[in-house]
Amino acid sequence: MILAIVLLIIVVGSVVFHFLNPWMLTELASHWGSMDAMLHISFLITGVVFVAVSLFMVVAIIRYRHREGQRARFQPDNRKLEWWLIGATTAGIVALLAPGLVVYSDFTRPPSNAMEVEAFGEQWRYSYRYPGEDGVLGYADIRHISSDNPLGLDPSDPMAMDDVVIHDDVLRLPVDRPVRMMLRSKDVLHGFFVPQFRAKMDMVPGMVTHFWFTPTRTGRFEVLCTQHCGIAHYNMRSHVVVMEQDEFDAWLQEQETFGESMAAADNDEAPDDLVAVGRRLANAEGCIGCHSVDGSRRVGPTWLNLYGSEVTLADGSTVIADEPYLRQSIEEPGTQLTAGYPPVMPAYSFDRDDMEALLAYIRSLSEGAGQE
Ligand SMILES: [Cu+2]
Repeated sequence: MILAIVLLIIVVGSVVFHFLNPWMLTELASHWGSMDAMLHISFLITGVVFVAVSLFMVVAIIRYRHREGQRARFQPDNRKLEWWLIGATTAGIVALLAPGLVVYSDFTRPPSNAMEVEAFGEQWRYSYRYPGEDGVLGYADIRHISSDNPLGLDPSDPMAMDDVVIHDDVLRLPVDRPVRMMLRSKDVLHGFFVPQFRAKMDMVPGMVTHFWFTPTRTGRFEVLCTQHCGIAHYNMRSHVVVMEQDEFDAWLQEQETFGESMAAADNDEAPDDLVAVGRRLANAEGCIGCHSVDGSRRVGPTWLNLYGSEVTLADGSTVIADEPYLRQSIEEPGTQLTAGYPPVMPAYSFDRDDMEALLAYIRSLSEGAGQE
């Protein structure tokens, strides 16, 4: 009898908790209301089955409890009941799976007027690419990746020249316009998930995955990586800013195209633009995946005001972050570990010029030290 009461409390408690729990879905900001409907169908079916099975157990416990003089009855089979159970289970499973298939097929078939945008994942950040005036994303391949071309756009593809590559971690999109997201990864499995859009897809090295959505309201939403992609997975996030169409157009107009940035890179080879070369190197080598340049904390120490500052090492001693220290930290990261940070940085070797450029960039991020 106690067991029956406990079961009843669990059933009632679960149902009440489902409706009162504080982890409700985030507010919907895309047209994917069908995903919410699908979730509710799943909750409804599994909920009804859970309640029915639990109540059956409660009835069985009470009705068939041990009583003096009563003997158990044995029923070897019951065809009618078995057909009922098979039929109901089949209907339940079909009802659970079918809506998902319908929505998923919709999810991967964008309307013809969808704007293509690329999200590029790497340990541990996102970059974005817009197709430019021709509306077509140019060809890209991992083989073309270099410090001037971190997304590996094909310099011989004319469609790539007007593409706009964004490194500042914010994806800007116009409201009420269908967007087809094309996803690539440079290194390992990553994910792209915006909870308010209900939109989520893995980024798989070696292939382009895609899905689409229409943002339905302006605002700022978080992008999260949903695959455990290494030590700084927790820090792999970015933002989507949804804005009015004319605001978006004006912003896009101002951005440098891939062709322009390649031309600028050729001109940068002059030694006085060491800082620009260093910045691109830090981008391309993924340094800024772990070292922020705005003072925020990531897996490694920020580079903002690092140069010339006093650094406390893991053994309690202090050093001044001068050039020899930075050089050693890059080439032999384990030897002078900063206190409070995990020993996870791999050793890097740069040639003389690249090292000079990288150090110049780090130097430029310190106050009063040759700020650009
Ligand atoms: Cu990731």
